[in-house]
Amino acid sequence: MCTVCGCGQASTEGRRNTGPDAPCHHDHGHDHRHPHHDHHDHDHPHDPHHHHDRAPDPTRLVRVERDILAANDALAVRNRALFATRGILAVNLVSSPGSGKTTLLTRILDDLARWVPLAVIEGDQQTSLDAERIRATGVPAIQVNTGKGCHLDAAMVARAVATLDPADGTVLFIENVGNLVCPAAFDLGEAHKVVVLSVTEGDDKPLKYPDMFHAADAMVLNKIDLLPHVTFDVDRCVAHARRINPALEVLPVSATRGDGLEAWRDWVLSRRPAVPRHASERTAS
Ligand SMILES: Nc1nc2c(ncn2[C@@H]2O[C@H](COP(=O)(O)OP(=O)(O)OP(=O)(O)O)[C@@H](O)[C@H]2O)c(=O)[nH]1
Ligand SMILES: [Mg+2]
Repeated sequence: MCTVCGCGQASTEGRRNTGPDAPCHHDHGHDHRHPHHDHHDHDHPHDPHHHHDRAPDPTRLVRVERDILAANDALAVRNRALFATRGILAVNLVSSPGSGKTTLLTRILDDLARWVPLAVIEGDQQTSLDAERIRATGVPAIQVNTGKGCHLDAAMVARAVATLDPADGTVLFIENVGNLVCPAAFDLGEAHKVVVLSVTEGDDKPLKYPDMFHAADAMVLNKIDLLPHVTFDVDRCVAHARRINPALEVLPVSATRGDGLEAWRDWVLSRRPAVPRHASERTAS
């Protein structure tokens, strides 16, 4: 998990000096560049006690991982409480890169906008391309660049929500950084994680990345228009996924051709919480 790739450290440290649109850099406070065994190039002082070839202390790794996740969980609880008081449905889209998360959003936002206020938080390591695609639909979006970090965390979401200031009753989509591993461990305060798997990725993915399929409430199986061209057994994939998570809902979709988009839209609409009375009064006044 993140103590191995270091991304949790990046996101925790990045909180100190980054805004929602700014990158979260690995900031190790070092000043000398050399490659690491973990393939992160970054800076270190000449410290004779700083041995990279020594095996890491596993108890320390567990401690760091526990601390990072505990700090994140505490902020996620706050996000969830805020969403509850304001009747906001937060849906966290997780997948490997390119499975079609942004396309799945852009294809239903128009339709959803007839029913509910919408807002989108876009997470990527670099660029504002996805936020621009969302804004082109007329829906407010904020881009969070994580730099070397490979997931969004609850603090990033809290800052983005403060900037977006969504109306009560908003459906808030959070598109996570494309990565089937770390985002599974980071609670953002969302109501649901939705894992997007495209048929070009292979039907074995639920078995290889079980944490993600376990954490999700629904799996959007995207790019089904490509099924005639790829080796992908839908039934086997669903069986693998349900072996990990028997309650997982499955939505077969082609975001580009349009198959299953109504079901995907309805799944989202059906998850909306009731807007608390005091919240709707605030909206009305
Ligand atoms: N054939 C086909 N292509 C699709 C479908 N959905 C998305 N794509 C294509 O897949 C590519 C990636 O789509 P995106 O929506 O950018 O995927 P993403 O998951 O947001 O990607 P990242 O944000 O980079 O992780 C684009 O070229 C899309 O046009 C689909 O249902 N069928
Ligand atoms: Mg995207």
